[in-house]
Amino acid sequence: MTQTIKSKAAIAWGPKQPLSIEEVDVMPPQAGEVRIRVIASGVCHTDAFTLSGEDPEGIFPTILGHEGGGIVESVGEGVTSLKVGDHVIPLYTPECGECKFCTSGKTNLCGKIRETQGKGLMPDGTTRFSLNGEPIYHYMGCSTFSEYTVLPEISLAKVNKEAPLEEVCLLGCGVTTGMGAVMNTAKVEEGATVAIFGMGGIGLSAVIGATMAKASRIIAIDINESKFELARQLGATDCINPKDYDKPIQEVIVELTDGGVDYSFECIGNVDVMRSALECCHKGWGESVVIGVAGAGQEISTRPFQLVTGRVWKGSAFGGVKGRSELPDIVERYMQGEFKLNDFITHTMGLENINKAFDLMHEGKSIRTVIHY
Ligand code: NAD
Ligand code: AHE
Ligand code: ZN
Ligand code: ZN
Repeated sequence: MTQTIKSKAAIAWGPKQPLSIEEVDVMPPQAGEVRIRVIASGVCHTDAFTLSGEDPEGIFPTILGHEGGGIVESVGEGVTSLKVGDHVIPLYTPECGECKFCTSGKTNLCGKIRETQGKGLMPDGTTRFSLNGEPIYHYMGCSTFSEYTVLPEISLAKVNKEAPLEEVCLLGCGVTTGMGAVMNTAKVEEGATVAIFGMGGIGLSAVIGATMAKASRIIAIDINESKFELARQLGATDCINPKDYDKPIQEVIVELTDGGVDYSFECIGNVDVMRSALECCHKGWGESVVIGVAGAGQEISTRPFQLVTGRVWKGSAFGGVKGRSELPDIVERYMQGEFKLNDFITHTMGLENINKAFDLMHEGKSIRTVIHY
């Protein structure tokens, strides 16, 4: 019989408060659930977004973190696809394989547990975390800023044990999202022109995707020029700082590309930039993919004429990737050297220093900080 265990975890008590390290109780996995020991977790901008208080689904107190890698510690009743010792990547986009979404063949979104997940709860409507008997909420169904966490079986991808969890944790969000948005959502083809706004973990991964797709031109846009060196190394052909121009950046890109790019990607979460990303696309066929997450109440706008004249506005969650069936293969491709992950890991640290990871992100000094447990 598995028992409740103690786990060091970073608790977000409320919006804008520093995370505090506490020893929480983690209940055993219930039916259909799995408890894992987290080995490493990246810090994604979405963690900071929710901590900022801007996330309509933000709920406190919670344990943030959704870009992890871990090892199965125990399994609940009825779990058949995972066993103790398996290496896993938590999925904020689960894959039940049975729901309307999973069987549609049209999306990687899964509807099975989305409602409870958005409320910080396990599928049975309760939490597995508590502190002094008070519940602590789950986050994006993952809560990887804890030594131990519990997830539904459908929210775990089993991956090759040889893969370093300290690196492939980045495939739990950022790298899969950026590469996948290019490959699966936009389906960028050889020779296409691409503009990518925001050179954080997501945008740089989109650069990797565009390079793999053999795009002829990859325009990287950021207001922090320190990001450009890695962007170029990964295949960006042009690096542009909008602050260097006295006209809207979409006009600059349209002029540079004989009428606009074939594909653009917004990897920031800024609704004004989302408009620029759409409007820098070529008339008749240009497609813009929104990846960035914007705060409560914010809306996108453009002249409908932009769409009437053939531009397409799309969005992408987790790069359109179905986690359980497709992520293990992405890990294999990483193992075969198709792309690198360690370029992205600018910092590593223990959980006790996690607030530093958020500071580095806000100061524009990190691509990814990976927390080791
Ligand atoms: P990040 O903070 O590491 O990178 C953001 C980059 O944008 C930085 O380099 C910053 O300098 C740049 N930037 C900020 N304002 C800018 C502006 N006005 N013009 C140009 N560049 C600007 O963030 P990240 O972890 O790469 O995440 C990027 C966004 O993607 C966030 O909104 C995050 O929440 C979202 N996200 C979405 C998904 C998804 O599945 N849709 C997955 C992961 C992250
Ligand atoms: N909770 C927010 C939306 C946050 C959001 O868009 N999340 C992305 C993943 S960000 C990963 O770093 C996503 O996949 N969304 C799909 C989903 O089902 O949540 C809000 O606005 O309410
Ligand atoms: Zn993320
Ligand atoms: Zn499903």
